Amino acid sequence: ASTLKDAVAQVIPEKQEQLKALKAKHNNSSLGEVKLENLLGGMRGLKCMLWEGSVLDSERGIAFHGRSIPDCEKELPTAKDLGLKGKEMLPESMLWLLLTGKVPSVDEVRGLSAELAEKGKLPNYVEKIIDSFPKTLHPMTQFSAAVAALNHDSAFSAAYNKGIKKSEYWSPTYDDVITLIAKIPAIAARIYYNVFGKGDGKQAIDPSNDLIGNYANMIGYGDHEGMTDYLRLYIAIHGDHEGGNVSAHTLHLVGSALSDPFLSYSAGLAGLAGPLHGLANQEVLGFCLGLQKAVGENASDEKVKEHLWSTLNSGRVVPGYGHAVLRSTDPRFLALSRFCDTRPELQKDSLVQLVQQLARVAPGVLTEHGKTKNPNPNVDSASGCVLYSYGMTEFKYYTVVFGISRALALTQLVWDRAYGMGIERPKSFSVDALQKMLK
Ligand code: CMX
Repeated sequence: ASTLKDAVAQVIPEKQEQLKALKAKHNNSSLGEVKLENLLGGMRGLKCMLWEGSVLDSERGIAFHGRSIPDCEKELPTAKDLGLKGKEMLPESMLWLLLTGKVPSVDEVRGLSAELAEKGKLPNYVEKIIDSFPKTLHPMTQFSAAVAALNHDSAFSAAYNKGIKKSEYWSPTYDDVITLIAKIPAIAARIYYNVFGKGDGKQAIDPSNDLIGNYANMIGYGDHEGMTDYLRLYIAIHGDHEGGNVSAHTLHLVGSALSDPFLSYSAGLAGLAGPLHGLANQEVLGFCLGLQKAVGENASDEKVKEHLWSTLNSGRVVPGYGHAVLRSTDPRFLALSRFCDTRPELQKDSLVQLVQQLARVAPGVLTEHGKTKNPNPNVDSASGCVLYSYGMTEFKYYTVVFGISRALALTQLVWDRAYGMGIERPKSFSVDALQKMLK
């Protein structure tokens, strides 16, 4: 079987030619106008980024190199295909797809898992840094700082300092991305152990296990097939969601200064830690637990509807519903929901039942309320609740799990280097300058 790096090296020239031809023909073609509302509204809707791994369609949701989530569930190698316990697609398979646009063979994924396991141990100085953090320091701060410190051994930085040619930048960038993805489970597990005392804090990595199988082991869920498989699915489908979201955009922006992947990803994690980005799944969980407290477990649809109306009438939003871009049910929610349907232990769980009841009841209430452009569930309405039901009750840690997944967006840095993308430097204006320009 070929290695992922060989496969990447093979597709890069074709894609470079495609981009070259597009530039030659269309460099001056317009992609649309920029309105003041775009500038003031967080650049919403502005077509101004190149992102190779995924494109979001407002009706169909995310597609990875043209493949929808159901396509990926059918085509990408799973835990079962590799002879492991569990049935879900592996994040390694998604990593391969994001980097090459191609579905890997089972052997190729097995080889990638083994390579990640081999590179998974943390250097001693990083262990020491993590162990020195106070337990009270937010897990995301610890995560971001530990990842930044890994740049001590960046292959890209070393090669750059030696004067590597621009056309070769992608290669040490790729090496750093793989090293980083390999070490993330050990970082996340050590933080979990230090802050919450779960798992064993050791880095026992089994070379015949997959990335998330090893992670689950390190956080104390090694024998929990349901949780291990849920984490595989969650991490595979949360990884890449176009380039404009805060964490992905940040890592791409910082990478555009030729900062190495460790520094770029560390900055992306700082963005993910914000309440408007990575924390929504906790809000949903808080909302569901509050709802259960207010109306009891296994409440009737009527009671749940009443609670939703009282939330809306007090001016609050229903967390887990609506989306900035999507106009239908988030396919990531559907994938997590399908997972819940296949696990008897989750079907019996009152919190998971509530998530499913809300998905039946809330769209009608939100439609009647008449404000949101999309009354359907988004990915966050299920993701945190399943972690909780499986016993991971430490809310503060949930964004770390999201962060492990977002490392898949680092694949764009390899494409950025392969395409020779320039440093980002959009034009800005003061209010006075805008007024002059628009008068
Ligand atoms: N409950 C109540 N009202 C809602 C709502 C919801 N779930 N979703 C949107 N609305 C309201 C908005 O607050 C807005 O009201 P105002 O006109 O009074 O400001 C109106 O409907 C129109 O909003 P929109 O254009 O449909 O949605 P936005 O692009 O402005 O916002 C989002 C998108 C996700 C922030 C919003 O739907 C929301 O707050 N949802 C709840 C929180 C949540 O689930 N966040 C996770 C998002 C997941 C993700 O991004 O991946």
